Amino acid sequence: MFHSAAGPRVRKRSRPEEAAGPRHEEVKFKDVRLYLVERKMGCSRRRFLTQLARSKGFIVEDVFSDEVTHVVSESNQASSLWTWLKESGPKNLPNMHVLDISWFTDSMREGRPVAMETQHVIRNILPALREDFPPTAEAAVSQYACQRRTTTENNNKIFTDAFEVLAERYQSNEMERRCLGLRRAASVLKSLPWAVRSLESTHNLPCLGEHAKAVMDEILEHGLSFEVEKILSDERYQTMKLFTSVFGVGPKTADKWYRRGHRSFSDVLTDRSIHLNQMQQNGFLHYGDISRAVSKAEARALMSVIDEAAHAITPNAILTLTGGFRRGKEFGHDVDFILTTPEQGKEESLLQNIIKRLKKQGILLYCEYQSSTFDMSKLPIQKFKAMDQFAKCFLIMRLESSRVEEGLHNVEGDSKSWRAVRVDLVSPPMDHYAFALLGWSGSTMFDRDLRRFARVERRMILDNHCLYNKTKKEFLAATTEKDIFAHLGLEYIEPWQRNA
Ligand code: DCT
Ligand code: MG
Repeated sequence: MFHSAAGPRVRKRSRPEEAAGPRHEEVKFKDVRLYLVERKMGCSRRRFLTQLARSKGFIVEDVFSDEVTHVVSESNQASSLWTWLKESGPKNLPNMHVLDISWFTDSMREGRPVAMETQHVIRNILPALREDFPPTAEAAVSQYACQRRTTTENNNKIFTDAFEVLAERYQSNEMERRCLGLRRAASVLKSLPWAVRSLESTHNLPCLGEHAKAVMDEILEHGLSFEVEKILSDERYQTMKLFTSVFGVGPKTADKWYRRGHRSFSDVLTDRSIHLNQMQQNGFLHYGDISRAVSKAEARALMSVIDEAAHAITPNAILTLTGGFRRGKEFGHDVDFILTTPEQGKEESLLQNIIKRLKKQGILLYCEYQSSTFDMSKLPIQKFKAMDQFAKCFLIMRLESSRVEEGLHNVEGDSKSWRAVRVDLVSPPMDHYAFALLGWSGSTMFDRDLRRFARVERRMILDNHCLYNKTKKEFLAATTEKDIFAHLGLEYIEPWQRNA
């Protein structure tokens, strides 16, 4: 256990000149107090990085005290770092972020503290921390995903994969509640820092209904669930899964094709009575590429392509990577971006101009544009709709291999120099950016529970456009996601902890 009852033990300063003299740099980020661990970094590099950070408006503490919010270390060796931190660190250590130097360098590059993503967090620090600072009472797991921290590390995949199959099977109007129940159960299991090994260990967990428990029981005993295996080998399930994997084909169309007796793509494509819309035609045309996962390196490459186009149009363009990649996922089915500009009212034309530019460059293979229907006077929208009202486009883009640092995520033996990738761009006005960012960062279950929490616990309406307090009959403004969490009285959850 950590032994610092006598108050924070302070590390001796090795270089008195580091702290000497008043600091002239303007402090830009009052909430962030950095401490750079000298170990492995060395004192001259530490001094250099300290000066760099201060020149960019960061507070860098010379002394490791309770004031520190972010500990940055050069070494990725969690166990030895942890031992050092425990011996040198103050009482507040469990509340500090322990980050890899890559977070620091990314922040210096951006000139602001960047969002902490999975790759920035020093691996295995969290389990060490939990072991050394066990919760005093058994911490209750909230029924709301927005009050849980869920990283991409899923310790209960055998159960959550099974629930997902069942949820897909029940994804029709009549069985919507059942489907949601299973998705909620999966979401709770994903948040656990431990693997479930017995049903008894789950008795304090919320959202695990009878059905979910019965499936878990089977998996614990037999290694698989008979109900799930039956669905997986069901012809209808397999066909629906195949058809809905085509861009532009939803469950309704898939069901229509299934009921006509079609079981394969060639059945559909040779049926002359079927008229495919533009989106579906392109979905089939690029099927091989867009049904293959997009890697993080490919997402980054696309970001730089779109960013160049945006900045050629206006230096004020703000492009943010969102969706699963913002949550630290290594792969995604598409790449989601939010695009805006501080020039109020210009965001929609910016999006249109980018589309024109990408077309001219010959890298837009398909574009479905939806113009904005956003109308402040009609807010708040009482009944939640799946799609928000901002201008947006659903694209298929051509990504050249030469733009991707690690090369394309292609099937082995494929020598093509490019691949097609699905990209979504959404363009909210700047003063609604935080709401759009929170919504488009997902995950879907996280968003769903944020809205439910707002409605049930706070009598507020939250969506991708705004937050509305029904009791006070007023809108709550926000410029950052943190503002929205604060309005809701929720602890802030980092994007990489929203993989509910
Ligand atoms: N979203 C939204 N409104 C929509 C569609 C999606 O607010 N009409 C949110 C929910 C998640 C996020 O945007 C991104 O959507 P997806 O790309 O479908 O999900 P993802 O988490 O990025 O998953 P993937 O990695 O598979 O792309
Ligand atoms: Mg996505």
